[in-house]
Amino acid sequence: MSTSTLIMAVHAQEILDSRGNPTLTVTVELGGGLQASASVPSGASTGANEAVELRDGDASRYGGKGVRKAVVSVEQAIADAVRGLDALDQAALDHRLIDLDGTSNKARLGANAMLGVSMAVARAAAAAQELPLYAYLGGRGATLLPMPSMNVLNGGKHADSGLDFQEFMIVPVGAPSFAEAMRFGAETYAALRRLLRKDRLSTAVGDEGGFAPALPSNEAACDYIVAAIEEAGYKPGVDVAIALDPAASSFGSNGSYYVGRNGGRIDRAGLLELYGRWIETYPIVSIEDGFAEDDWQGFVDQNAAQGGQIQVMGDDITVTNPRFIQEAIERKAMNAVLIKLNQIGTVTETVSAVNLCHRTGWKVMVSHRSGETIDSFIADFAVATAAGQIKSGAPCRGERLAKYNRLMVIERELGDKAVFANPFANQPRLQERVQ
Ligand code: 2PG
Ligand code: MG
Repeated sequence: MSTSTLIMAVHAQEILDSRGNPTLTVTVELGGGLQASASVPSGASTGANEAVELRDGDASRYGGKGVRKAVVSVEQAIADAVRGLDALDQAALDHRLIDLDGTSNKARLGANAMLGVSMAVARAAAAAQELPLYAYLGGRGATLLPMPSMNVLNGGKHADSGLDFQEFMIVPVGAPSFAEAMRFGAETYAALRRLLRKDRLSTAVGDEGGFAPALPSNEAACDYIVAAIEEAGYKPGVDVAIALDPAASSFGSNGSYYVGRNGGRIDRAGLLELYGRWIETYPIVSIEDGFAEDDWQGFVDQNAAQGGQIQVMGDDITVTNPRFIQEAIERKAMNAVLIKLNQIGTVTETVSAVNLCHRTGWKVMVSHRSGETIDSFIADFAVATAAGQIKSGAPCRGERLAKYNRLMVIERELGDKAVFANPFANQPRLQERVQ
């Protein structure tokens, strides 16, 4: 073993994310002198079982959201424990972090501290091997570019639009390449801006770069998107489809929901029916968190009723944790899982979560958080794990584009080897529309 890839030093610093809240950037230095950094994202609509983000709770700084304690975690306990480890052995590094933390939810060291180190080490190792990150993590077989879902209308906890559902996304299912998918998406986004302007609605954007107009109903959001797809010259459901993340934990629990823009209180069966009507009316290919994280029955019912037609995906309920994904598999609660590195806290555990889904034949979508930095780790990660799908917000705001732009660079770098496929090609309604 050469000493050039041994971890020599680890530093952390408090920086700000896209909402102006503190987060961490971590820098790792290897024996050969190589340095690499990574920055950690942060969610707003978080699952209760996510790994714990360590925040200072000191109300005199950033409203208690400072991360100086996490900086100390990195520079003291973690630095002492990982110094001398080989950066090329990601699993050993991550297990050292997990053992050192010793809790089931990473509450002691903080998942933000641990993930920053885990990602920075992966990046340093890739650089030491003179490989792009996706090739280092995924090997020569890492050639699949993910289908993007772009969040063009923001609601829920991500905007003041009053929309109950958090994310209305466009999916360029008919695009022949990742770069073309971005063009389909950006052109549709521009058309949506024109339509909103024409109707004198706000074109200011929410946390994920989507517009946040005060629309009269949740349906109006879908109507505008369909109109924008057509206005941009595309066929709804053939060239560009719709994906939703209602993030139902933010408007319901225990099988009871409050959908203000759809008349108020609604039960589990009512919400399922509403999705059923929407699937009939709009070219929807995917619904994430259609039910609250404590409503397993809602997921099971939806998967049984609608899983043959659309992607039924878990996020807050599965939190990238193999334990909950396994439970979802046993209960047949969904057919796809959203993947976020900071929900679980290390690169190795995130890879395990993806692999469990792949083995089960479930679809996977790698995801940004609503609070982001310009770090593009998830772009490489999506290619490395052959995830097949990614969401990184609208084609707007630098921290969202950093991931999409990185994927365009990767696609070009892979050249003839790059593969881009529509993950929804087998959906019966999509096939009908194409004919
Ligand atoms: C989600 C995410 C990302 P947040 O619910 O899927 O879009 O939101 O990061 O706020 O949890
Ligand atoms: Mg979600």
